[in-house]
Amino acid sequence: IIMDLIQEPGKPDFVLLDDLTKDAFMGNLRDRFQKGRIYTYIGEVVVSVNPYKAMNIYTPEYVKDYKGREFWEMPPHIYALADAAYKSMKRYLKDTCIVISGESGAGKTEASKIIMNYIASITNVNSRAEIERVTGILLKSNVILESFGNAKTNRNDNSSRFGKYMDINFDFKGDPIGGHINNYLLEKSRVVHQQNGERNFHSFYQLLLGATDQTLSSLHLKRDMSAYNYTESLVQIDNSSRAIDDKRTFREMTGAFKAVGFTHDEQKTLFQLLAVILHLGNIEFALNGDTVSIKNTQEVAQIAELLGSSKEAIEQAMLTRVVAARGEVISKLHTHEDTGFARDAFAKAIYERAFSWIVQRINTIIEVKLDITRYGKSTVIGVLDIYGFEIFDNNSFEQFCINYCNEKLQQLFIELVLKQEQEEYLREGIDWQNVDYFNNCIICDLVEQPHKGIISILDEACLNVGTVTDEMFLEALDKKLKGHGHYQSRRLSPKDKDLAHNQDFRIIHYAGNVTYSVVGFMEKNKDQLFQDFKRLLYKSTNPVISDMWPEGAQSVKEVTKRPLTAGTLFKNSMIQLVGKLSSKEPYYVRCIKPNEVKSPVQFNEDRCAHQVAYLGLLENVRVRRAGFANRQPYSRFLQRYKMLSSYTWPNHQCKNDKEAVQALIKDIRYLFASTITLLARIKNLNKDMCILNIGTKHPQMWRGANARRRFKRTI
Ligand code: AD9
Ligand code: MG
Repeated sequence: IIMDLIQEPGKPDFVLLDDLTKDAFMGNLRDRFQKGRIYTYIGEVVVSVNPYKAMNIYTPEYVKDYKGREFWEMPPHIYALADAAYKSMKRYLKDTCIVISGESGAGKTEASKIIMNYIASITNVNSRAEIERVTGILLKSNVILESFGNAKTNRNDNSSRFGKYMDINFDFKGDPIGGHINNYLLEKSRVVHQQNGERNFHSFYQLLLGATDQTLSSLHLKRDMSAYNYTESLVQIDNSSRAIDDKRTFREMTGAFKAVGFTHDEQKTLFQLLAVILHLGNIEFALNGDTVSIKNTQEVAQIAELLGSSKEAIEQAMLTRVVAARGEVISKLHTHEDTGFARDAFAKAIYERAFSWIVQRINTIIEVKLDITRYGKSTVIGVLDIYGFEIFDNNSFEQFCINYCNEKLQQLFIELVLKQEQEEYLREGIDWQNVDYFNNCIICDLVEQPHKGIISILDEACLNVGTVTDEMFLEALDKKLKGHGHYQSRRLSPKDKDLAHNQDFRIIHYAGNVTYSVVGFMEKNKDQLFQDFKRLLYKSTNPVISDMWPEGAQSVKEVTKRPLTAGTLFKNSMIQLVGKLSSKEPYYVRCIKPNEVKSPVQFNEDRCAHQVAYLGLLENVRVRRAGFANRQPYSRFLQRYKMLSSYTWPNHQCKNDKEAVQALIKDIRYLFASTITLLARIKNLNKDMCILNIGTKHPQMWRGANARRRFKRTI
């Protein structure tokens, strides 16, 4: 191990750089990447560069090497971070969370899987059946969620099109006893439309390529992607891509369904729904005079059969809608334009609901079943893997939500790592040179502020049924946000050639400028599905489908309340997520994408420098370098070290924990080399915390990483 540490190329921790300049930081990152070291620390933050090749560093031997070890004992690895989160959870019964961030394709999902695998392998050493069951389900559920929630985009062959936060519950012994998954806004527009070079969700191709002839014929499907409008934009995917092998992953998906505990009927129904969506995409409408009819009646019959409904009911729901007007229930014919919209909305809704249902189903299977009171307090490790920041040629509502989500996570990082840390020193009255950073709070406000934020303005536009167009929404944005430093519109800067046309606005995001097209914003925000479809699905003879659509039980007259818009629901779920994360002890993985061409050897200097800058990594190092080694509540410190001194063992006689810590520290000075004095900042204003600092006669010399290491090693 010592040889490993000595032979580490560059500095394993950026805190150890001799001169902290941008060039030195980039040089270290590049050197290490080129020598196959994809992980580097900033204190306890792991910076990870996507290797774009299989690495031989996740074997059981590696697991063994990192288990129970401290960060500084071994070369940098994401296992060390997973282990630290696990140790903290087990040792102090603290809920912890691991937040993985970085742009699309930077390696977040892979990192989350590596972490989950590590946790699964270090627990369950006693081979208890229940523990084995839980870890098995947690790992296998990933396979299902990736099939249904990931797709090839122009940035990543296996891009997460939904956000996932997974809590793993542990018993007092540190064994996993259950879990819970929260999913966030699936990019469902992909079901009916994909940009050039992109694919629909993996699940469709996996079914078409992987299912047996018999299964396909029972679903009335042909093994031909080009036969379906929703999958025909299939692109040839580079065979070398590890991410996509539809045939193989279909087998894995069905295996995972079984292992997780989905019944045969449930799995069959999910495939039926995929088939329904593919058939729906091929439905065309004819206009004869004023009346609209469906051209392909055979497809309707097949949809009816697969949905457990009747041909007539499907036709009716696709061509008409039932509304309550002045107490009466009347049936209104769709216009030709409405029919296409309704068909696509139907397909998207079926997919989205099926996806959420899968998550709920997994949750009921993995929820904590053991009697918690018998097993003591349950603690949690949360793992967050969400869609990364993305810029496409054409950005719409979905990118707006995804990028807003990334702003929120960056905000959380800033709050906890840069802002609060510095404020703590100032509160303590410690001599502190302020480290400057860009606070993206202003961009979060631009999006989420009540009344003045983009989501509020969008909601207001959506309130006026039928009268407000996307362009009018843009006008409202321009009027309210004119002069905002992070908002630009075509109307406000007509000379800007980058803005393609009149329907764009641009947000200056923390990670780059993104131009959004307002086309479809309002429709996607309203997210309407005619009630007729909900009733149709609820009445399905297939109990699994009916179970997915409980609101279809409402009668026409009952449905009056306007549901919350997609934007507001997303905003609320983000605020809730941030609340959840900030109540836990956070660990961060900051992922970096080394190049745009998925190359394992290219280190694109500009792209990497850009990411380092917007992730605030240099500022992170500055704060860590100047900061103190360790901070913890007095009670926790006592609990761990009180046996070192007779003043505190077995119990202290001091007035309070604070004084006891003071006495303890004074007493155990002998533990340190004679020149080092351990100073505790007892004079702090913050009652719960004590900051420990190691000093000598020349305190500067002992600040930073070396002191930290020495301190930790000694204690
Ligand atoms: V997105 O925001 O969901 O579009 P991610 O999740 O950040 O994105 P992902 O983890 O899917 O990116 O990584 C993209 C690809 O990089 C993977 O499919 C792998 O081919 C590759 N990758 C990433 N990390 C590793 C790794 N540790 N080892 C090997 C990796 N390959
Ligand atoms: Mg991902």
